[in-house]
Amino acid sequence: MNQMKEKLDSGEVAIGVSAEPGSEIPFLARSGFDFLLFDTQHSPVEIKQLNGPINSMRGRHAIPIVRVGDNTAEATCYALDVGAKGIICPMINTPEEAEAMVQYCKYPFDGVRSSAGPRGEWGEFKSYREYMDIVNHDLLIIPMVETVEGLKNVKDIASVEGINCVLIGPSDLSINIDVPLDYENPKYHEAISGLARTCREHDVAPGMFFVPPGISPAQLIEMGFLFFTYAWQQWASAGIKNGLDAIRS
Ligand code: 3PY
Ligand code: MG
Repeated sequence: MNQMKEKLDSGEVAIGVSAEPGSEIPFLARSGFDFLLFDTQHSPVEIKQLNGPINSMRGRHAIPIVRVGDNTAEATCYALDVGAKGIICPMINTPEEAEAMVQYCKYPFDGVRSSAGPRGEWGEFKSYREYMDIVNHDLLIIPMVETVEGLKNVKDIASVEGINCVLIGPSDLSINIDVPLDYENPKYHEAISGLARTCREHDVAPGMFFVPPGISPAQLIEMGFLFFTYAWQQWASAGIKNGLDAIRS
């Protein structure tokens, strides 16, 4: 079962957080967030370090999603072996690259994923075939569109069988369309809202890796985005302050 996929399929918004080994993973996974995003592209974390952290999420609400460093069978296979229920791959620019990504993510005969045995959180199964079919169906396969070429091809990427989400890399996209980190630029708004519209027209969930400064979560939702990560630390600080103030007052 993949509760985040069910949410996205019914058009509800899923909100997650970035997490890394050493952060409060079991706490965050039962705090109401829909997913925890583990990055292995722009962080000093190797996929094999995610085994313990992802195991500690078992039985909790949030699902683990892993960003691999590149579009290879090896990286994808191990991220799935440790229990990822969603795979993010950076810099997917063409439908052919998206097709390769789907192949790496899915067991035969929908793809070429190698078997490491079922993991409990996908449920109980009558047969190995049933397990593979459910994982193939329920996995979130999330190519990142963050270049001009990717933007141009977004309709074809979203049309690839098996792709159920498309994720914008907010900073790379801004750089590549020549408005670097200028998230309030009308050109940027046009690019991201156009992508969201195209994805929704193709029943694919559009997402933002993070909520860019100067754009509110409400604006993203208004544009049609269905998932993004949000920084939780300021909420935690406010909660701790409230608790301490109540004791000290
Ligand atoms: C981007 O902003 O380009 C990302 O990929 C987020 O890390
Ligand atoms: Mg990027």
